[in-house]
Amino acid sequence: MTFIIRQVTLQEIALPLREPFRISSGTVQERRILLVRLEDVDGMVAWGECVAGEAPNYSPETVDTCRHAIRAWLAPLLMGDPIADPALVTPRFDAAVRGHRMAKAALEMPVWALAAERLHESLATRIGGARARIDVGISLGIQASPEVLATKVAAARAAGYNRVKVKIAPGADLQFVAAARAAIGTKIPLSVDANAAYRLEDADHLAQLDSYGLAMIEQPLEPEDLRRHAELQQRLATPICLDESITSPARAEDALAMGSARIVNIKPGRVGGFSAARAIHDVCADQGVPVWCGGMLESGIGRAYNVALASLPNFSLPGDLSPSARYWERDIVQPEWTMDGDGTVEVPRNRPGIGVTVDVDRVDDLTVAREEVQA
Ligand code: OSB
Ligand code: MG
Repeated sequence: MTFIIRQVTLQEIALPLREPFRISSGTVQERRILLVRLEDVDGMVAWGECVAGEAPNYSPETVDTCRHAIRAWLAPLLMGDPIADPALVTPRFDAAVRGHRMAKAALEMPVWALAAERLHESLATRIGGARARIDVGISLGIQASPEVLATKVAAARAAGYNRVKVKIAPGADLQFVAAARAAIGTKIPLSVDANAAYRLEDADHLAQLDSYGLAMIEQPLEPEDLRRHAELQQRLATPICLDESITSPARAEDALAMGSARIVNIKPGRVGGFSAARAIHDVCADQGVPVWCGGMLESGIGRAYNVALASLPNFSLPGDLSPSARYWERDIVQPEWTMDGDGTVEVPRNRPGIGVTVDVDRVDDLTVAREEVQA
């Protein structure tokens, strides 16, 4: 099933979060989201979403670097030439462009959606998904005080979430985790995410977290630093989960070989798309390392890709796949993403493509910049 992409359109929207999201490396209030619209020569359309943020504080890529990479180098590689298989897009990109994985993912993932749509299949089915429902975890930003955090954790527990993750940073860790631990009870796993805010010299300090029985500590040290993560893991009982560090299948192999992590967070939008995400999934499955799907405060479009990916077999831990209403007053897809009382999200396996309809009028209303890329 070969198809040809005729048009790539970039549409940047501004979407205000219901409440600011604070992590160790910065705060987001209004998401700038770069959306991608692909149209093939038969007039079939697929929407994708770039996960890059406004500032380079999670990864070196940003909305603006992605726009440039897509416009100048990547979209021209996608347009015009027949695509026999979406799995061939990543090799085509990687042969010509190093890095820029978020930009690559923003194009590669909707190619899978387009292929699924053409076959009248769901995206999840197309990429080999196995599960019908995914356990949902919530990621709570750094709060003003441990008391405020405790209130949020209690609300998350009442809402039915299957895991609560709390952002930490030096100065906002032990007391916050103690408050979260007291509020969550014993049934739901609790984890923390440092977004690289610590150094190996903090190992004794971080070891104090061991007494809270955390499911994992996510990305304690610098993204590049696999060896120090391995040293830190030796000194912690709490499993380390890597997020920012895992940029490719080879990096995942290295991290596991070195003992830098016991759990891996896979965000398809971070690693270059579904081809790389599936390869990382397979590397981890071979090593018996569980994975889960992280989030980047995506709109309902990006969430569709994450939900599809999380239906692969080794995604055995709850993903950061909160429902639309946790982030937005109103999402840009119909139906919005929801969570059932048992804390799961349904994989839309009976609907073709991404499984939700993009509210194009609303996208147009929210648009701050739009350009058609020249082939
Ligand atoms: O580290 O997982 C992260 C959001 C932005 C950037 C980095 C991260 C996050 C989250 C949010 O934790 C997860 C979500 O989308 O709900
Ligand atoms: Mg993280």
